[in-house]
Amino acid sequence: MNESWFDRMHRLRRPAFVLCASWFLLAILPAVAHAADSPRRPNFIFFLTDDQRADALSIAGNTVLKTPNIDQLARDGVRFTNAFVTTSLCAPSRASFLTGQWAHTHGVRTNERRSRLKPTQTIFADLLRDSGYEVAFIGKWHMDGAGRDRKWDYYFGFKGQGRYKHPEFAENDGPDRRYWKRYTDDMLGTKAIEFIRRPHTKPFCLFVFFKAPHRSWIRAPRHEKLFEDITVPEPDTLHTDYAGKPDAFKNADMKIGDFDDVVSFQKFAKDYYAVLTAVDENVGRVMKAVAEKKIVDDTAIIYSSDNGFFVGEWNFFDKRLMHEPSIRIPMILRYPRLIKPGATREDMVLNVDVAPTLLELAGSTRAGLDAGREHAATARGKRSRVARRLALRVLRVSCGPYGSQESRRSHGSLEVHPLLRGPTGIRALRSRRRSR
Ligand SMILES: [Ca+2]
Repeated sequence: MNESWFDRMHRLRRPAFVLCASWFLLAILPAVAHAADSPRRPNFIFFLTDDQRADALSIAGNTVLKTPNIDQLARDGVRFTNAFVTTSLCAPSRASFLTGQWAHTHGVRTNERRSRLKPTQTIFADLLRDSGYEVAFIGKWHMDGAGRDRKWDYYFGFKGQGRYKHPEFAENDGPDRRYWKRYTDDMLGTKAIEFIRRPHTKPFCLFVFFKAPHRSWIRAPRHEKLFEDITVPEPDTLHTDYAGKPDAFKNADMKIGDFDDVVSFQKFAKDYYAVLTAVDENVGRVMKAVAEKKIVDDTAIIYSSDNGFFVGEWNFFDKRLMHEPSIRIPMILRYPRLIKPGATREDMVLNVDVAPTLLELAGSTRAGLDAGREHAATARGKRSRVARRLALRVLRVSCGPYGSQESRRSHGSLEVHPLLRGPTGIRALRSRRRSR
């Protein structure tokens, strides 16, 4: 009798390991094929962009941007069409990806320096390393310390936002060094390729965290004229009078024209898409190296972004506010040993689900990642309840536009996200709170 992959994982698990079925993994189970016979644990390549909205992919319907290489990942794997961040801001979301924890648990609530991930806090790379993985970080950490206070087998990264051109990187324990006439995301792609081409005696987990498409957008020289002759379609709400919207929303300091690098919708949208084009090209370069190394089947690829982005909706740029363009992210998982190609899933998945899911694929312990109770509940079959609970967490922790003080003052007028409306949404939250 054929044994399913899920049954096999349960039969093989060791008592010392806590193997909780993650919400994320349950979501892909319908697309999961029977496991290959090889007991080898997968390599991981985790591509993360900075501020890429969910539809900034041609496979997601974007009519301007062409992303053939990222699209190919989706065609070879599964694309989640309802993926969200729990806090739509760079540093808190990155910490959630790395720790599998909510922002109010890991403590990184803002992008300020004091809001850092402590070196003693466990990230999933630590657990993979402890279980025999080689771990490498390449790119943008964004939080204080630039990730250099963690244990890596290879490190190539930069402080803070870095810069698109003439970037400054540190490699392993070396000093910061300026790379003149180089483009940041091309450098990250090159270093990722160099790492992949090395001899590896252990499975590896490679983080490739791109700088793009964070503002201020500086294009690669080869993309200077990209989109020159087109007109980007305007969102319906670009010319809004904010009628009926709360003050915190109306007065958020993130309107087109508020800053020198966001002078017009057409210019900033084209720049935003142009820097993402360089990301797509570098994903293609890295995947070519994976193919040349003949590890395509042995390597799980995850592609996501630390938050979404307003591109003209409500005349906004930026993220922070809990609205669709801001909290919805791209999420792709490609692992041909387990996932049938070309699937899309509508189940809600979150940034906090990535860490436990990758650990589960590796058969590693997830001790220390304490967002696990949601996943345990899902394992018992409470799928819809879990989805709602996760969404409510989003509401609780996502409140901090540039005008954050004003947002707090007008908290009572904050809008309710459509996911939370109706009898199973916000009323359920109030009811549960009263019952405590
Ligand atoms: Ca970001």
